[in-house]
This record gives sequence, structure tokens and C-alpha cells, in this order.
Amino acid sequence: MANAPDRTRDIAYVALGSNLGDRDAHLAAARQALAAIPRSRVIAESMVEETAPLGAVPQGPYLNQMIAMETELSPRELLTELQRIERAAGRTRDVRWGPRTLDLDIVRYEHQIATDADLQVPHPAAEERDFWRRELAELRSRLAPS
Ligand code: A4P
Ligand code: MG
Repeated sequence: MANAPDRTRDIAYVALGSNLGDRDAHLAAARQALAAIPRSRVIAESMVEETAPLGAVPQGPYLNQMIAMETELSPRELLTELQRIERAAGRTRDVRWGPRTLDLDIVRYEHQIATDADLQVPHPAAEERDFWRRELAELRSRLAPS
């Protein structure tokens, strides 16, 4: 049927965070890399905001941002792409929750969930982080039909 909805297409919300080195440059490079992910396109970007570090590890403030992507990738396929981009940004994983050049998390999908040990969508912190809630609301209001 020509008009049947394409159920393989979903919207993924990806959180960007950086608190090491040139944080603006890391986010800019990440936005470019996200725009090049196959079978996907960036449809909205939130403001970039500076946030106080969460968690027990002493570290500097973060720049955070959220991107909405229309994608045919499953959460698992998207995670693989995000980890590839993190590695290209020189991401090291010495300290869990510690400082990082670039952290990319899948905050949620509009219509899919994942409950694997190494992939939870929505992200377990999706509702807890004020800045994620704010950025998600900003993206959804931009995407809402006017
Ligand atoms: N993983 C499971 N679910 C997901 C998902 N939805 N998206 C797994 C991405 N990854 C997911 O992540 C550890 C593992 O989580 C991955 O291998 C993946 O299989 P990681 O990126 O290697 O390690 P991490 O980032 O140190 O741990 P985690 O639990 O992802 O921490 P967060 O939630 O990323 O927190 N303060 C401010 N102000 N802003 C921040 O952005 N971020 C963190 C890190 C701490 N404090 C912060 C911020
Ligand atoms: Mg992470």
C-alpha cells in the first residue's frame, strides 16, 4: 500500500556530553558525525547548556546537548554507531562516571525499548536528569506540528 506508514522509522533522542578538553569542539564534531550516521537524519538540535557535574567523581562542568534523529536503525545498531563516534573522539573509559571528551547516550526512542544488560532504552536516568528532561521537551516542542 503506497500510504502505509513506515513502521521501521522511529525517532531517537541522543544525549551529547563533554567535560574534557575543547568541549565545544567535541560537541561540534559529534554533531557532524551524528549527521553522517547511515539510514538516519538529524531532525532537531537542542541548545547547548553548561551543567554542574553529576555523580560522586570530582570533575569539571559538562556541556550537554540533545539531538533528535529520524532513524531506521534499531537501538542496538545505533549504540554501535555511537560507540564508534566516541572512540573516534578519543574517548577513554578509565573511570565510570568520570570525565570524558565525549559521551553519547541513547536517552529514548519514541516507539522502541531495549532491556538488555548492556543496553537500556529509555536510559535508566532519562527521567532523573533535569537537563535531559528540559532538552527533550525543547526537541519535542520543535518537532510538534504547529
Ligand atoms: N548502555 C546501556 N544503556 C545505554 C543507553 N541507553 N545509551 C551501556 C548508551 N549506553 C548505554 O556506558 C556504559 C555502558 O552503558 C555502555 O557500554 C553501554 O553498553 P559508558 O558510556 O561506557 O560509561 P559511562 O558513560 O561512564 O557510564 P554511564 O552509566 O553511561 O554514565 P552516564 O549516564 O553516561 O553518566 N554530569 C553532567 N552534568 N552531565 C553529564 O552528561 N554524565 C555522566 C556520565 C556523569 N555526570 C554527568 C554527565
Ligand atoms: Mg554513557
